[in-house]
Amino acid sequence: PVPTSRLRELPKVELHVHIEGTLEPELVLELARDAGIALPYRDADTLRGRYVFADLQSFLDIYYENLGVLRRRHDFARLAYQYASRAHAGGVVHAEVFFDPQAHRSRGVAVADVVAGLVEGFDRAFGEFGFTTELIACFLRDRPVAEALETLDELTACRAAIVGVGLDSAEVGHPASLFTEVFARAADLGLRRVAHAGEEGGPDSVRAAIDHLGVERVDHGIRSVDDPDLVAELVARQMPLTVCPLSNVRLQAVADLAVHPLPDLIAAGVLVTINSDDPAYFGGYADDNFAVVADAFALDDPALAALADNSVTASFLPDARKAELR
Ligand code: ES4
Ligand code: ZN
Repeated sequence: PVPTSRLRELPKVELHVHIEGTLEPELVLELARDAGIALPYRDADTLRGRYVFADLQSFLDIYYENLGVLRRRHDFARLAYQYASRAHAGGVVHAEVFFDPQAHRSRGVAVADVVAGLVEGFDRAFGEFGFTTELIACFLRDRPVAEALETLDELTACRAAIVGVGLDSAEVGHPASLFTEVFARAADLGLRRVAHAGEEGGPDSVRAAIDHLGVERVDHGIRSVDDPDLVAELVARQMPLTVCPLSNVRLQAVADLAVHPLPDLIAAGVLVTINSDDPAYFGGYADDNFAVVADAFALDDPALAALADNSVTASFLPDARKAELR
């Protein structure tokens, strides 16, 4: 195995992490206690013991339930700062972080407070250890399109400091094409576009995200391997995939790491990046994901450095900062 100290030293950019998915069980309990919210489990390990997932939906059910403890601006600031600290310790120097505004506004938490809290936490991390971030607001594909449009209006109205928009939640049965207008409006506002696709859905779902939403990165995208023409197209366009190995194993998108399509995608020339998705649920942060793929596929130092370099290339950082990170 590659020494984890060397993996941590490799400057990495995280391109696929849901801030709500960094909510560790300890913080769930702490926030619940502070807010006087009663929970059906008495300690963090009992909650952690429930993190056995059959598929994406079984995970999403617990993920949405847990984020009920995030209510005040300060809660989001704590969450952001805690994630930044952990990511920084693992060698992440910049992160483009997803959040789910609809999952909070539907509970009566103002989108402006969510964003203000996240910005506060990330500003503190930048001041203390130079960790940089961008925010990406994701629309929930299993909620009505009208709600996504309203949410985009709210983000605009509060001048939310976001670099782009994404699309997440339950993929199968909720085609990307439904969100064509939402993404077109986001593009008109000058926002970058990404979308989850090819996690549980097939190659057609990846094509739909590219063709209908105009995305610049595909989140997951692993099922692209089932269509060689699509793989060739991803290579030709140098379309980045934000792959999340531990997530794919824990949500049973792949039977186990040994049969993960990552090596095939790399061999084909796809611009693949390694990311953590929902690290509090899936057993590891960016460095842990690098470590497990290094081990499973016997990746040497140049191969790992190439993956880290891909994350710089695929980021929305300005060229000057990209050059500094290489
Ligand atoms: C997610 Cl792993 C995953 N897939 C789709 N949507 C999500 N939201 C949070 N984690
Ligand atoms: Zn995700």
